[in-house]
Amino acid sequence: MPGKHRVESCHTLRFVLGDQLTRRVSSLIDLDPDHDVVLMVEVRDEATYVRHHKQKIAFLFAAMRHAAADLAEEGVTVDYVRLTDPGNTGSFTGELERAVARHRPERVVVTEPGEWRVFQMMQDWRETLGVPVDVRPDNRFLCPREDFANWAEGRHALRMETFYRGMRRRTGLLMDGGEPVGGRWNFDAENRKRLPKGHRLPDRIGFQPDGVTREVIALVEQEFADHFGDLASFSWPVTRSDALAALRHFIDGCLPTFGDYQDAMKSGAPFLYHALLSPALNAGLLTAAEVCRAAERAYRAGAAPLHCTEGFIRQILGWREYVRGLYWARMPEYRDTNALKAGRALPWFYWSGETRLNCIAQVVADTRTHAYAHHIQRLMVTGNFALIAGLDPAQVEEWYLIVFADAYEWVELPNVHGMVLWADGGMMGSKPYAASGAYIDRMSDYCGSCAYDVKVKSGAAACPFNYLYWNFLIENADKLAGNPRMTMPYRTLQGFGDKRRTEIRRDATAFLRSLASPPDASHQGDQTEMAM
Ligand code: FAD
Ligand code: DLZ
Ligand code: SF4
Repeated sequence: MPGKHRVESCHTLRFVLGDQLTRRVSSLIDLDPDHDVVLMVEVRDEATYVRHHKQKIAFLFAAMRHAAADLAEEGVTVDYVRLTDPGNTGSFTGELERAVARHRPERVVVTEPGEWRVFQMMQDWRETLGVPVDVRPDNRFLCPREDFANWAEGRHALRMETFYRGMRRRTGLLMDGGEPVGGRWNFDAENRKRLPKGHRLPDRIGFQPDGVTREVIALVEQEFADHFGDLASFSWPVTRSDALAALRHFIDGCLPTFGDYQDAMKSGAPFLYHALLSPALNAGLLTAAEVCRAAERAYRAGAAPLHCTEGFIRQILGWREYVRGLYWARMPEYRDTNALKAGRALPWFYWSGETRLNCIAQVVADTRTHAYAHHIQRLMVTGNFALIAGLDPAQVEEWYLIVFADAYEWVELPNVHGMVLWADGGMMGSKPYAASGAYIDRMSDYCGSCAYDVKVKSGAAACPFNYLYWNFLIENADKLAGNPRMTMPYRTLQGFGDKRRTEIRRDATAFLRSLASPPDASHQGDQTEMAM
């Protein structure tokens, strides 16, 4: 896919990765169209280092092809290697070596990657490529890595709220002088409503695939047929202009109600008032700064209430920047911790969705269809189950990295390893987000059509989240009972008589044992053949 003109001799080869599609990314800042070549490569290794959901691969390839076309339109020479081009070596390193041989540049410029794995490759390129390699800081985030590292230095517990307040001050977002707008930093308590019965949800904008995207979808269907996920509903924005339209649609139609129902869940309605912007943000089609500013403008214009605007900006300026900072400050040791010594294999139903646990079946179905589930589905359904069933962190992390269109290790790992599984021993969260079925019942309509009864605490009819929750507390008492934020549940547990404790252990043991049985449609429960 060449640009309008070809450079005579290449001064700088600028390697742009598939999730670095921001025009002002640091590797392109001093681009000289007369002397530079931009390299973009579709490689099999990146699609298979974990077997990504088909929609994630299609989203990235389509976004890359459109971004390359936009650059070419500007008059930039783009050397674009397609997945099925003859000679494609299938790896970043192989394709960069081939491009250096083709163009003989004086230097290579690249922006730091999102993942540790690729960062290590870049260190090798400096040694092996035979030309200078300039690895530039990733300027798409609001908090530079060094600033976060300085803040984190010497702290064990890295609390998001402290970091977030610093970011509000630093950016001036939702600030009146030195004070937070409205006199409070955080309106989280107002963001926990259940969806009322009969509530009419807004229609969501979807983006009809154009010819380029349709070609990519066909390619992915053919080349990655055995990967998890459906492609039929693909409607992600894959261009900068569509991503801006998605942002406008969210700000106008969803932000004014976003906060109220942020934690709600509904069968067959995975999107609710959520932004659906994470794939575009993480691939660089939108920047964190412009998304936060757009939300703030809506608030200042009186078009969105403060609790919704603050709740939304906190997700991006707070959580998103925070998990990215934590990832780089604590990798690679971070992923190896396992504070609760969890080790149970991931049940097959995380792939098949075929389980009597209706909440999990619903979330897996949404995930398979859309490569999307919203935050509370990820945290309190599949995540909560993984925590209280003691699933192996590495297997759970791989699942989360595979199944979502927005998944990259820098954002997935802290959310799963730290927030969900507490495998970091409390570096990220002061206590594990463990919950019984009552929480899921309060925030969703899932329990009404479940084979289990959320009100029943023990026996065959009981919701497994109920006894698994208490079993989790019993099994991890040595690590958690002393945690001041766990005093209440442990006090309740102490009040249980021997009979109740025996029932909890009996039901939990039987249920957990059933997870380990080989897939067999005939057994009463909770796993069937994996259909990946
Ligand atoms: P909204 O709910 O509308 O939120 C707006 C934006 O805030 C999101 O687009 C996202 O950029 C940001 N955001 C919100 N919460 C977080 C968070 N905890 N961490 C980072 N950014 C956040 N997000 C990813 O982008 N990639 C992942 O791989 C990912 N894995 C997750 C795994 C688990 C177990 C959990 C609990 C959360 C994970 N998240 C991940 C965070 C969050 O669930 C998604 O960002 C969000 O659901 C994306 O949908 P949305 O754009 O509709 O978000
Ligand atoms: C996720 C992904 C996929 C599926 N394919 C490619 C690709 O073919 N070419 C590319 O440049 N990037 C791809 N990516 C994104 C990379 O995996 C991402 O840049 C690294 O994980 C670093 O964050
Ligand atoms: Fe999930 Fe339990 Fe509710 Fe069933 S009853 S949907 S298993 S929380």
